[in-house]
Amino acid sequence: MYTDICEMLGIKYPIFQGAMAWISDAELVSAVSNAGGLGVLATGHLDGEGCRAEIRKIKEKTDKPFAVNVMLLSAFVDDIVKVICEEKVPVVTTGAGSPLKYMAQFKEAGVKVIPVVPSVAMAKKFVKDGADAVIAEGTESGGHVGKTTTMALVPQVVDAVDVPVIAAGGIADGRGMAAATMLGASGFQLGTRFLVAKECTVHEKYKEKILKAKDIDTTTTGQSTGHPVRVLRNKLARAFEALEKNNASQEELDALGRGALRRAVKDGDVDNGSVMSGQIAGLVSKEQTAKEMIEEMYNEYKEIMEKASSLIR
Ligand code: TUI
Repeated sequence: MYTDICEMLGIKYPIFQGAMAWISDAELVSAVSNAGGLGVLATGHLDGEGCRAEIRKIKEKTDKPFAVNVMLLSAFVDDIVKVICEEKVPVVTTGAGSPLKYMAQFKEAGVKVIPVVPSVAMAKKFVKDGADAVIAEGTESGGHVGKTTTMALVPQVVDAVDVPVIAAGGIADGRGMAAATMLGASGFQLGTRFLVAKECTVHEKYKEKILKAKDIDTTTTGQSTGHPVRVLRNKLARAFEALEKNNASQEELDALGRGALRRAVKDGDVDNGSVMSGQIAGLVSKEQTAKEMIEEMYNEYKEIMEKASSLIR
């Protein structure tokens, strides 16, 4: 499982823990990094100083590489980028937009930049702008998603760019990782599986909903706003669907969405809150430590990859 991205970042396994706003804090990030993967701090819910405090906590808990995700729609993005550079964070992932505005600042501070991309065009553009690698994220992912599936997106991005490609969306075990390897990926990013890690501080009710979810239980809300978000179907998702069917205004949709992720993550209100999840939730069936997850997935991967060559006679 040792690939070019392991070499570039100094990590043991090419397994990234996807950033999840309100959820992936110092506790989860350090657990994943200590287990040999790349923990990724979410900052979508933080201001600059909140971000600095989490980074300092991570540094106390691990001496391994970790990343900070910059959610480019955040109101505090300028402050967050400044803090990341000051704290000499080794790796940044970006989401929900173009990192171009901050590229020079990151390069100057020696920060590796790995944007999430939902399309080939975006991958080519961000690599031209200086990205060190890209995360090709399929529509199977939880949260804010594009339209193309991981299966179709990853090989097309691999062919279009000359930097390592990390596959995201629909991966939660060694089989998914082996499949992504066959598509040309150098690494894998997982969010949904790490939601039920023992070190994940998300509300127990949120974990229960993920553990109980079946293959067809997610939907995307906010299609009409241009920011579709994949969530587990619940009362809030149905209210969104009803509003969208009636061509509700952006303001009405925003009002319904405001505070909804926090409500699910912190208060455990999984009926009226936004329970973001990938389509692979149906495969996620047990709570384990991040280390147990990573080692189990590595062993599954090793067995599959060793068997694969015997299919050719
Ligand atoms: O960012 C994500 N997933 C997220 S962010 C998030 S927080 C949120 N909460 C409520 C509503 C909306 C967001 C929850 N999940 N994934 C990475 C990702 N980035 N997916 C798609 C993209 C993307 C989209 C457009 C990347 C670049 C891009 O470029 C647009 C442009 O014009 O540059």
